[in-house]
Amino acid sequence: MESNEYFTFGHLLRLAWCHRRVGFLAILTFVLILLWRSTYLPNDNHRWSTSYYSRFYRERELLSRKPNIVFILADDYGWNDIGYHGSFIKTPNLDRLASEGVKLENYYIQPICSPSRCQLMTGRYQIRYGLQHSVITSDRPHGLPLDEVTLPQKLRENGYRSYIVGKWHLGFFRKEYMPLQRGFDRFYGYLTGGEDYWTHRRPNGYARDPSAFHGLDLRDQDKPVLDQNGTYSTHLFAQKAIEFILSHERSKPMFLYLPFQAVHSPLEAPTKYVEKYKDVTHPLIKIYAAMVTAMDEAVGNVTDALKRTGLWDNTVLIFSTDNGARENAGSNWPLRGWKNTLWEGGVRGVGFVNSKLLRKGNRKSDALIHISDWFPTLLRISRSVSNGTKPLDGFDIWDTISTGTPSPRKEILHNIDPLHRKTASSSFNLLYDDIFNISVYAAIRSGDWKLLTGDQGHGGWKDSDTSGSKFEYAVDPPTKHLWLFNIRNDPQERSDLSDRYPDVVQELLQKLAAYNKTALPPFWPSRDPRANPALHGDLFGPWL
Ligand SMILES: *[C@@H]1O[C@H](CO)[C@@H](O)[C@H](O)[C@H]1NC(C)=O
Ligand SMILES: *[C@@H]1O[C@H](CO)[C@@H](O)[C@H](O)[C@H]1NC(C)=O
Ligand SMILES: *[C@@H]1O[C@H](CO)[C@@H](O)[C@H](O)[C@H]1NC(C)=O
Ligand SMILES: *[C@@H]1O[C@H](CO)[C@@H](O)[C@H](O)[C@H]1NC(C)=O
Ligand SMILES: *[C@@H]1O[C@H](CO)[C@@H](O)[C@H](O)[C@H]1NC(C)=O
Ligand SMILES: [Ca+2]
Repeated sequence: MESNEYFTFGHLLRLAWCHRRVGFLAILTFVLILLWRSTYLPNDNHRWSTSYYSRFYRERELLSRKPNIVFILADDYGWNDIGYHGSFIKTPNLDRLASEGVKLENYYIQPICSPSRCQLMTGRYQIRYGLQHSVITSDRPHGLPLDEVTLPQKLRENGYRSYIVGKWHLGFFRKEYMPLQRGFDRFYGYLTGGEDYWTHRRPNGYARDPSAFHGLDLRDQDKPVLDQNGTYSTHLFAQKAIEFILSHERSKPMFLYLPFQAVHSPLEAPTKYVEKYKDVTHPLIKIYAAMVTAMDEAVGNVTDALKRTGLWDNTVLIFSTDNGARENAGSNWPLRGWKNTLWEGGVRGVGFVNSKLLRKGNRKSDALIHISDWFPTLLRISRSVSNGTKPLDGFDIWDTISTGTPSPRKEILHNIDPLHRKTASSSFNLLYDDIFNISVYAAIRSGDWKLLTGDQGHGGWKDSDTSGSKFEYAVDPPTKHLWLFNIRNDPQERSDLSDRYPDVVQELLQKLAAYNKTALPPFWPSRDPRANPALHGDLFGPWL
């Protein structure tokens, strides 16, 4: 009987009661969608545009996940030695990564190995901690001072797992100075400045100093690596980096620092790559080019691994050289000078960023950027706080790179090294010496102006062609120790303007003097025979 009755309000209530879970879920879903859209979308008239929506959403999502950071540092890699700067050397992977991302065309590093690395690790100039002279050697008790807070240390504090594969070169005379004690969870690589690419031993066959210490310099964490004699280091480090990428625990963000041995001396390359340059007649240029191409392939392999694992979508990749090409290998054309000089060829470097996080890719940036800027920039994008760090010289340049806003950086202290002086027989300028003794090796960039003082060597321009090392030497007299250039108009540093603009010279010398007032004296201890690896199982490592 009841079944024949009309469908009443009572039935409706009962029906709703039976299916209350479904109804509740429907309402909940609706409310959640509303909430989600209102938090994730900006409140403007782009609100419903899908491309804007997806880009905005992607950036929000990427930043909320803390990006992986992969920093690839090439060693002694010249300004001109990359395809997109017009080189004959084949660098297809670097060219592709750079053209998808942002090429940094006004990017500065330090002119030698340890200084670039210590500024990358601290965001601070060398004068702040006494490392303004030369590099960290393998036989003196020095290193990046322990009260400096490092980039991996900050990233690790913020939940990152940090890996270093390759060259450290920031000190090891005591264990506390080594990578695992400075913020890295994993270390596979070497501690000194250079060695043989196959045997991983120092000195290499090209070293001239007969008293140089002999030993192996390759370790996995704290243990010597004894089974890689014969593996070319570019392949070895790419392989290790890939192993770390594949085994990386996905719940944590990753900081992978990959300072390749390539393309530092000695000139050594596997035949397979040398054969790609049959047309090059000069034997050393041929090998150098092969070393670059092997490194390019390694970068391709590492980025492939990041893509295969899916880490790539949330990765910021930075590629940088640590200083310009050497006088006898590679080319910084059209820039003047080379490694170990404060001319543009020593300090203006190849660099680019590739990431899906970039708002505006496929472009070149002319913004003034310096290697010390990565520290605050990477802290910012990893959402780390900078507690514990000392006053930084670097600037957060993420917006400059990502969206093209003007660089906050207007000035670069290239260096002041009081241990490097012009000989006393040189004549000095009493007018200027009152402000800053111009016999001291120093250089500063301010806006478009650059001032150099002291013994800068002759500098010169080395052509980029394949036939040999064509040099054009500058004609400065050996007693000259003051130069002023307008780098924007004269990037080749050909016209010294110091006589024409004495007021600019004075202004820049005053800036140097102000920096010098804040400098710690350079720390340069003498050689220590206890450093000899013969006393430590044939392995370069801590001796105190
Ligand atoms: C490394 O390998 C080369 C070539 O096989 C060999 O001559 C050399 O003795 C090896 N060095 C060491 C330290 O094992
Ligand atoms: C890159 O990967 C390929 C394929 O595994 C390998 O043959 C090559 O040796 C690798 N190159 C480098 C430089 O690691
Ligand atoms: C920064 O603060 C965190 C949390 O208080 C602390 O664990 C960390 O040691 C600090 N870092 C430094 C370098 O002082
Ligand atoms: C500048 O340094 C040189 C030594 O490098 C010294 O001979 C000269 O007296 C110094 N000049 C001044 C004004 O201090
Ligand atoms: C730099 O400062 C030191 C210490 O104050 C001083 O002795 C030196 O003369 C200064 N150097 C120059 C080049 O002015
Ligand atoms: Ca270097």
